[in-house]
Amino acid sequence: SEECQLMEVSDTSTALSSSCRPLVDSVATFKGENIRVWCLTSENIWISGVVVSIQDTQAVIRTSDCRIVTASSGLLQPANPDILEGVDDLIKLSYLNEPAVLHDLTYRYSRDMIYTRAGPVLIAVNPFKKVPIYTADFIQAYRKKTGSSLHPHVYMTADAAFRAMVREGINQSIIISGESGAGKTETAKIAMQYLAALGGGGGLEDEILQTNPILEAFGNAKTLRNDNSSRFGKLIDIHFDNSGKICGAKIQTYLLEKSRVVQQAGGERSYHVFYQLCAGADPGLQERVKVRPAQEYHYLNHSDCLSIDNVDDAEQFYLLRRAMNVVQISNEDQEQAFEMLSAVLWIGNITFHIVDHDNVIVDENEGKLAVKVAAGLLHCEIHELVAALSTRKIHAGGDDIVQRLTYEQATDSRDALAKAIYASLFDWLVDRINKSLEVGKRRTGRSISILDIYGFESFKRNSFEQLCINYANERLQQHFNRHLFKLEQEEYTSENIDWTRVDFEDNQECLDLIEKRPLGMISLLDEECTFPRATDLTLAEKLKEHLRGNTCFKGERSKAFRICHYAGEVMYETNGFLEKNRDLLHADLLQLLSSCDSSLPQLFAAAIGEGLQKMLSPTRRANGTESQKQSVAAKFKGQLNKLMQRLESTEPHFIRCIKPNPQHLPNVVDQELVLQQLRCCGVLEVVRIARSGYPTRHSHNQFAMRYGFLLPKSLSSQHDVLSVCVAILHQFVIAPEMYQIGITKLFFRAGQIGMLEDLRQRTLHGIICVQKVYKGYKV
Ligand code: AOV
Ligand code: MG
Repeated sequence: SEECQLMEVSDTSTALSSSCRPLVDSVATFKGENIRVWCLTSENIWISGVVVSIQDTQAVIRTSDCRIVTASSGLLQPANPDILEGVDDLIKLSYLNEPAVLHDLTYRYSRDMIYTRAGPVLIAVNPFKKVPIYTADFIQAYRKKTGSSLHPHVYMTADAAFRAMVREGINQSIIISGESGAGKTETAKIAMQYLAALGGGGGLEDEILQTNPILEAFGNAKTLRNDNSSRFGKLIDIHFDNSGKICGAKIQTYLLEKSRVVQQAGGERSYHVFYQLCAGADPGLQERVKVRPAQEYHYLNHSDCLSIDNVDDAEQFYLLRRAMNVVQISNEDQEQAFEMLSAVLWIGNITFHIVDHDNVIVDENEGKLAVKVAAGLLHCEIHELVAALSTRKIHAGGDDIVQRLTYEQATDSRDALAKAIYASLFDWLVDRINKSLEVGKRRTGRSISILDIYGFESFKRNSFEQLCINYANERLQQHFNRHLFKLEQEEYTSENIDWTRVDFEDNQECLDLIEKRPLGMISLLDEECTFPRATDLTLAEKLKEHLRGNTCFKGERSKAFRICHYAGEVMYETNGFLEKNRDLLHADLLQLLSSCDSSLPQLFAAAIGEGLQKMLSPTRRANGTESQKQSVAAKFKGQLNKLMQRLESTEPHFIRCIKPNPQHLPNVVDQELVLQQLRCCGVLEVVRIARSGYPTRHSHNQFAMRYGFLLPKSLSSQHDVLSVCVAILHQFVIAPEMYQIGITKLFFRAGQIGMLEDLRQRTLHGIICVQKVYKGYKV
């Protein structure tokens, strides 16, 4: 047509620029015309069109918005037939390629169908708006399996877990992953809401749900990626009794990001609870725990971000207190906790100045006031706090010597104290919650665990925290791969299908890089931590020297290196690695906490001290050396091992959350971003595993019914269904390597049914045309 413009689609080999492997078929051949395709433009956008003509490797395409473009056939992918538009399970697609998957998700998302299945995995695309599918009516529908309950939903996944637990008596897990801001925490809450409704009646369900606002207040913060970003990992086990009622729960948390308490990147915040306390404490509480507005605290005001759009911190504080009451944290405990929070903030306001020879004393005015208030809140003597922050007792040659700290050492010890108090408070709180939720006597030992950890992160600058977070995600990814691969294999085995082992790439190499002993990153880091003279630079050099050989590792200039994670390449810098990994609280500070005349600081000191003691070898203990504490990375590795063991003992249900756009806007899908996540978070891996086998399955019956009419009467009228199936396969010359016949199902390689389906459509179309013509004559 005349409106059609000619546009050249360049053939760029960098079309899919990603460190991850794209899912592109061996170049499909597009013989014939009028075949519907997806075409990758030079802007890396997939558009749909129809092949007008094809010569050698160049195709002329009429796009759906009526332009004529030429494209190399390498940039084309076959499109699915109309009947497969918006299918609720990607496994149903005949052509499993990136644009087809993307189109399916987008098609559904634009209709507020945010959930789609990818075989055994549930995909959840973050709506960034309220979607009315979480009401009591919906819960009821999924419980009773009526009405709209056939659509994929977190409720469906949670329901499946619950039923499987009851039916098979096996513990279940719901494992939620996805990048920061993709919706993991919301999804976890939706799953909990459903399970609480299902197992409710015992009175514990409300308590369990109310743990969420508490842990979010203390463990979530605004980051550049997410206004409510989880800065800790969480596994909650919900236990059920014989009648299927909730009889208790237990929460395990993983590695809280401590550094955030004392510093945040510009535009980010510290933990929500600080701002909530400052904004929401009533005058009485304000007076008792000495809080001031958030902008008056150094720890809160230096990142230029005090509030979050559409969030009222004062109101959140009210909700926090209500939740604490529901979870039966006594008023006294609550006030003590707030006292500690306030102490942390005041500690941050302590400043020093240099006197002679680089030695420091606490500043006058504001600094002095801060010391005074902080000491009051900790219930210790002012001079003890000052001494602990500005001097250090060392034991040399049988004498105790008091050494003054430098300015830098003093600020470091101040921050170390604040971090230690906050991290201990967090652990104490989790403990308190667990006591309230303790699994009752009527336990069956059956549970459903929900895992919600921090998502894969890649910022401009990445440090030790990101390494730990991404390491955790690597472990989860491996669990995911292995499990799904196993499932697939089991299905083939049970259908008696000849399954030639499909190679699937796992991320073992990257995990080896991080955790292998003795020459993995964690071991090397730990070793370096034991050298008093080590610096971040010597660490970087050591890593580069020993890890060169691993293909997932790339040394960069100075303190930088890259790791090729399953979800993309991340550049790290070793700044602060040693310090953060050692995570030592100097004996003087520990002593200070234990000497406080208040129960929480004493408890904290005991807990930290216990951690120290546990790790002291007997000889070391005799010497009283404190540096043998287990490193943060080693401890985290141990926790992850335990977590994986626990998950291995359960039947997993996977939910993959997808962030549709970086601006957090509703109704906007950024193709590149979504594809990147689909590739990375393993959704296409599932699809790939399925593809390398036989992704399309039909029962013998279904298949015979759907395509039998294409056969000559003599063949289609056979009584035996399987014979009809075989006749179809022969008649339409489907190559033997393209299918397998199972006991109850037929299995096809990707794309095979698409061809049959096209034929069926054309035949039906032909029949309709003939009828029209016939009718025309009659009239
Ligand atoms: P995350 O847990 O995956 O990130 P969240 O669960 O905190 O992400 O989700 C981020 C934001 O997306 C939420 O605060 C909501 O505004 C919105 N959102 C997510 N899911 C839904 C939903 N089903 N309905 C409506 N809004 C939703 V991180 O914790 O940063 O990795 O460490
Ligand atoms: Mg989260």
